[in-house]
Amino acid sequence: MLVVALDPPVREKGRRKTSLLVEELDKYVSGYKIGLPFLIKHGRRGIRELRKSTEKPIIVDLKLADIGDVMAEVLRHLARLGVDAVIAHAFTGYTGALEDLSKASMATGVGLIIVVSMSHRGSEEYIDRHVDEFLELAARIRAKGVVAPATRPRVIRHVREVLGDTVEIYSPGIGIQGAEPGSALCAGANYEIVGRLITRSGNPGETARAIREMQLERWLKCRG
Ligand code: 3DU
Repeated sequence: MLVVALDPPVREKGRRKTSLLVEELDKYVSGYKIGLPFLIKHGRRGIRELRKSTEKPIIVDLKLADIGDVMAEVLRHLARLGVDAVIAHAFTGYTGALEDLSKASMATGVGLIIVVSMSHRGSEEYIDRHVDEFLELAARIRAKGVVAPATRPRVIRHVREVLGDTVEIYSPGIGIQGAEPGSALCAGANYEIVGRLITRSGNPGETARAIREMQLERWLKCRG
């Protein structure tokens, strides 16, 4: 239900290492998401260390958007580091892009999650005009999941209506971006992605615990 985005700076002042943060968070979370800030700062070694510190799924969010060969090569490198899923953009299309990434995903067992809508307002300028096409694409490449915004729950509801239970929905936008814990779950998401609210808090473990509690409370209410 709760995926923590480990984008640095992660408690830089306290000089706490990611592994210590993971120790605090692990019992409250379903998995971790790392992106370019993490990779630039900690590199492949950081991913290996994270892999050693948790058995929970690790999602690598590079929002891949390139030709198929390049994306597939990135995925194969990540597979060797023991990650569980990668996030790619949908707008590159199938032929010569997601087709190859999807084949690499199936060959390695690394799940593919594609972005069908984003949490910032600018997503409405271009990306959101194509949500239905992106959903067709998600089904075509047998994506494990899609990213849909907690900040626009109607998009999450739409994804669930169109794809049913065939994909997992991952929703960023909780906390600093304005959506409340549990709100995306109530709209149909499987996981809420939370970054800064947890990683910049003085007590990440306690914050994660409190968010889980809020998620459950809201979930119980909305499910009646
Ligand atoms: O706002 P937060 O600090 O909770 O971070 C949100 C995370 O979710 C961050 O890692 C960002 O890269 C990611 N994100 C998406 O994956 C897709 C979006 O549409 C928006 C944010």
